[in-house]
Amino acid sequence: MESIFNKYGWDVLAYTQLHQGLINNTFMVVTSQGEFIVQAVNHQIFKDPKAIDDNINHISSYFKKRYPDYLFTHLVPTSNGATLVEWEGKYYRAFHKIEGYALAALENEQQAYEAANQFGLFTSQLKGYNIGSLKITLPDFHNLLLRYQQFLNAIQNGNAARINESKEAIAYLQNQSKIATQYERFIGHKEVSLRVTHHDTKISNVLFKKEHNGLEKAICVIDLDTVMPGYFISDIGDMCRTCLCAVSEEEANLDLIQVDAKKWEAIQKGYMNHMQTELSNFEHDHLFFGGTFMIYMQALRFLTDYLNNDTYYGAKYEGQNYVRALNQIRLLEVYQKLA
Ligand code: GN1
Ligand code: MG
Repeated sequence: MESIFNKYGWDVLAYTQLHQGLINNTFMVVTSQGEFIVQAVNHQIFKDPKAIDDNINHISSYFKKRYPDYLFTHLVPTSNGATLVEWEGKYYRAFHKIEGYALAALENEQQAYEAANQFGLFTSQLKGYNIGSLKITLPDFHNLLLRYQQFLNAIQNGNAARINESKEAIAYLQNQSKIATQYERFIGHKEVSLRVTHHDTKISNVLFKKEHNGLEKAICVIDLDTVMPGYFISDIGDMCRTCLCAVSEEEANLDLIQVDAKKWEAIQKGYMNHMQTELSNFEHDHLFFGGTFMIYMQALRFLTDYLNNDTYYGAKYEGQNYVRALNQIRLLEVYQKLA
């Protein structure tokens, strides 16, 4: 890591690895010039780190010009002015550390409101941004038809013992395949638009801060690797997936997976502060569908990865992706009862 830090000309006092996110490796670096976040981009998954770097830099310039007060994770350049560093076949970038904290799960509906308000603000402020200039950092990332196909392939060609163990989960997800058909109809509708979409609006991708008066405010969104043209159901949907339940996707005790209708109201209210005038009536009628779509897709992705021997998400313990898949399946069941 020292070789990377040197490129920034920092005088490093200490650094620690943060256990955030499932894909990239993240470090907090304390220097005499300030605190920074350094990330190694997982380029097994993000095959074109330069595309991410370009997107973040362009969006960064857009915000600096149009909304200079907007709190954004601007990239920090090295002494040579580069915002992406290639070192021994790996790619790194740095951000200024923003004072705030992330949550793995929510305690109250005010937090859900705050998070949704920030994600709505992000998309609505970028409505003047030319989406055609955004690079595709992960092709077909939220293409549910493809995710379903990958799941079908895993059932055919995956780990036989795991397929056998997952019979019930597989049957449940196959039974719900109408969600993929609904998705196909949704994206084909003439009143549905592509917008600048974050595509990873899980609750841990919002930073919170306690104000002097004790109120907890969401202050900004982070993790812009998957900002691409997309559909709003991805963003509202991942908020539903991660904000409505008091436990995270890692929870193994399925009895703890309940959804809170008040948090769902709060998400809509927060998101609609900025998106009310942006969405068509047809899109508006699909807010709830966003959650169905994202929870289903995440259940498919976790189970697919389990059947494929954890090659995408990895696993810290045997069966972790199976636990996550069962968690998301239970979440989908209880979420659908909210309708
Ligand atoms: C991954 O790495 P992280 O935590 O930002 C994944 C998301 C999933 C999420 C589930 C590029 O996000 O799509 O929703 O895990 N990102 C990628 O926790 O696959
Ligand atoms: Mg992410």
